[in-house]
Amino acid sequence: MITLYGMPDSGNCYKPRLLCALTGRAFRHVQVSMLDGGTRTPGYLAMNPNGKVPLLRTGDGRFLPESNAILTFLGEGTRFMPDDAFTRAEMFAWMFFEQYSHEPTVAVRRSLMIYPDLAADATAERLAETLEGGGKALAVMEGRLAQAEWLAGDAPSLADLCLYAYTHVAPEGGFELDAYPNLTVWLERVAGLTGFRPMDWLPDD
Ligand SMILES: N[C@@H](CCC(=O)N[C@@H](CS)C(=O)NCC(=O)O)C(=O)O
Repeated sequence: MITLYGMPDSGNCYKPRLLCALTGRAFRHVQVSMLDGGTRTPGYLAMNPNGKVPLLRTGDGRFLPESNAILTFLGEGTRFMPDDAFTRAEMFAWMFFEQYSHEPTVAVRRSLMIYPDLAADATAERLAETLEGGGKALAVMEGRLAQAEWLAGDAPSLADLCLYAYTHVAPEGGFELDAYPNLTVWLERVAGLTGFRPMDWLPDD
């Protein structure tokens, strides 16, 4: 069986858990947190030298870091990996957008606001630049979702799961989602997928 190492309230860690829930794949969950130094222990660094979660351990003992790489590996052969080459590339475009434009703004602003340990980094300048950048990223999503039900092609893909993770908790980072009506309906659409589980869901031991 696969193992996911992660923090329950991290969007990056939620992405592969959500995919497993939606595809009915069993997994073990091992809680590792950046807040108590868990990602910096010698044992964890031996598995992921970059010292971040999530991390996947495959059934045969190989390790794979990076949430979107894990999604791609676990998504192979599922309904969330488009068959058509162009649609698949569009899906990857959204996943790269997530890592470069959305996560560093929407997710980082949320972290600055919810984790007391990061309060010292939450300067007025940092909060202003992440608010502006996050607003731009959400507007890009709103533009797509005003014209289509899903981010890539005409069916749910890994891109929707990837971007759902931090978008649905964006209000915790001070982003007002009422300004993005099509995005708000899309959040409900993702949450309505069969097998959906919320961010705080963890498998039974
Ligand atoms: N690009 C990585 C980012 C992972 C990441 O930043 N994880 C955070 C938790 S959300 C972490 O482990 N931070 C620990 C640290 O930076 O020391 C991914 O998508 O998996």
